[in-house]
Amino acid sequence: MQLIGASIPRFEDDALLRGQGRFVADLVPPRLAYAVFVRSPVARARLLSVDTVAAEKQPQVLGVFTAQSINLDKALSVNNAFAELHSFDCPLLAKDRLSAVGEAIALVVAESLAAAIDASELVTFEYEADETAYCTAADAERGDALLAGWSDNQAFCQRVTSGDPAAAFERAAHIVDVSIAMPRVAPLPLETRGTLAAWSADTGQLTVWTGVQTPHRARADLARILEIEPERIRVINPDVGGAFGGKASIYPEDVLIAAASMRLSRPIRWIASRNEDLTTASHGRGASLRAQAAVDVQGHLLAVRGDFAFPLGCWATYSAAVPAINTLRMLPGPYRIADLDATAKGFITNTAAVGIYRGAGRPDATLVMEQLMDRAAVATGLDPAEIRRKNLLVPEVLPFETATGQRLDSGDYLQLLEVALDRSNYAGLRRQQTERRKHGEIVGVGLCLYVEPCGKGAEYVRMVAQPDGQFLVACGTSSQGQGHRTALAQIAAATLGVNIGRIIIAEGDTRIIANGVGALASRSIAIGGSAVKLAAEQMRARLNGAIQPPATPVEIDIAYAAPHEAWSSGCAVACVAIDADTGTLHIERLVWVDDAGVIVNPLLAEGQLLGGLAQGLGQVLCERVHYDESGQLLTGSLMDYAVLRADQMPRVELHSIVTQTDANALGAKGVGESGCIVAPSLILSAAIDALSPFGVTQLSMPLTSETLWTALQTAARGTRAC
Ligand code: SMO
Repeated sequence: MQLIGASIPRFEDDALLRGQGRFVADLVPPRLAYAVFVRSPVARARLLSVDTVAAEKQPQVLGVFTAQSINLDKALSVNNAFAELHSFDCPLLAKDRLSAVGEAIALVVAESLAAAIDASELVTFEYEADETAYCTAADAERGDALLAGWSDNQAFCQRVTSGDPAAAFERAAHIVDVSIAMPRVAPLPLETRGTLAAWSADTGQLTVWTGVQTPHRARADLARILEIEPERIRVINPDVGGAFGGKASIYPEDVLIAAASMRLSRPIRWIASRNEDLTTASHGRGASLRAQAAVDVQGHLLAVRGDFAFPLGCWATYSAAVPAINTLRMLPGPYRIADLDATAKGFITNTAAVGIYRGAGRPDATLVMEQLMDRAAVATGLDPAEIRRKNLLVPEVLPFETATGQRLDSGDYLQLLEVALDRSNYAGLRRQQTERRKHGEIVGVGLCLYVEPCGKGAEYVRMVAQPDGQFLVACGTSSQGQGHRTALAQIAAATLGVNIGRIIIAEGDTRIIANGVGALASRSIAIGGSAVKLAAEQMRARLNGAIQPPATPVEIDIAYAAPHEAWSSGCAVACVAIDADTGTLHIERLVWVDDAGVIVNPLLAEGQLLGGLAQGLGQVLCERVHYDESGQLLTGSLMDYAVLRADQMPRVELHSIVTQTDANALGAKGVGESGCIVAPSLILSAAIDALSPFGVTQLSMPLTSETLWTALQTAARGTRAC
């Protein structure tokens, strides 16, 4: 059987479906103690005092920790690629200031969860309002305020320029602009955050079980902050129920649980409630994006200007600046844009941290370019498909260096467009739209092209051929439900030329391999898979063919660094209908052509595409993390936070093309984030197109029935007034 390209069902699923998965909350070591955090009820205040005496006296309470008593001075690390991002003054537990609702003030550890909860309610603290700290959460939600710029709260600023955009705007036949407020959304993994730390005083070893996407970086950070050698720390991912960027790096809670375990010499476990997760796990998106394009009379985009503001929350996650950086670097998308001037700023705000979330800036850049394309189509009178065709890079020029200095490694954007138009019968959809409009129906067709930078840097693999015929493959990658044990085994078995049953994949454990990066930015198969392939090739050469088991174990250690970054790409067409009475949007067709290079397992790739699409549709249709004027979170439960529901998920018509890439050893490109990238602009385009006969030219996300109904009513009133 051809293993690369085979839709093998996930090896992981048998145990998970039988309820035999082992998540952090399933781990109950002897003498386990339970942790609960006392959290700030306000967004901006001076913290005057914390009183833990009553809580400490409670039966079963083992310890109550405050910033003073835990006494850890070092902050979590922030990606050092962004020198401009000055380190936030953000203690692990609040010291003298409260900067967001949900910020941890104290940690209570007890013999039972009930005792910890009871005692946590006896921790009291005094605070007074402090209007000078940062800005109000309401302001943080308002992009115009961010773009107007509070330099006080600005954490970083990056500008990218290329060519002579001013001259291009001078000679433009049309100037079109867009203003987009990205709803702030929650990554919302099924499994909330959770950490179990067990310190052994006997051995001087700390073991931490948590769902972090980057176990080795977590170990380094824990070692630095706790001031013990990394060799004495082992970080393990047990089964993990989703992460989506929300578990990309460790949180204050993870360090505090580990520190408390060391102080009390007890294994301690903390599991976030759903409310705690919505309040204190990092959010995604939330940027305010403004851009203009200079367009010539034929519909060529001559130049783009952009001004982007990213709220960061009250502390910086490791990748806090990545959404801004990604938005800038991939701004031109698949289009030929030579002249460009774009600035991205990050602002400290009195909310939960805003980190990377599936897509991390890619949806932002795609929305900007695609919405500019739609506006330019209207301005020039061209069909949205035709103006894109005019501006796409032709395949012959790839690899291509963009105006933002990125190397588009491979792709055939024109073919993506033509296949999407053909499979959706785009011309027919347009004809039907004209007909249906005559009958009073509100119908729109949307189009979206995207590129997805994914897969760069290094990953590590240690492969051992055993005399019993098995191959143990320890990978520096980590899994949160993606099915790596299946896909990586396919790569190993295919390369070794052996039965897949002889492959044992292990990952997410700092003890099994010295180095690792982890699951980020759709990199696991492109980079981790390439590392497995390379290890298997070397093993096969060492063994002179791998069929016959060796007499003694043979080890191969691989550090694989991809020569280039892979850029996947795609194009989708959607047809939507909006109910005039209720404003409800229904997706009638969604045709999507994706190019992810070599596909190891089509079943898993399809799962990634559809899962990402569901999250992208959530952002555009219903999801929004909402704070009130005072910084109170109004969407702290699933009663209020409107995650996409099954009946909102359309039937999706998936197609693919494959272009070869030299970006990595496998020729794979990412698929994990594509759905989040394509969905928002695709559906926004279709909705604006549907409402265009009413004079609607822009809509704010999420496109709830209320938003669309209000847009219709406003348009109707405008018509009557005329
Ligand atoms: S948003 Mo992903 O975890 O790089």
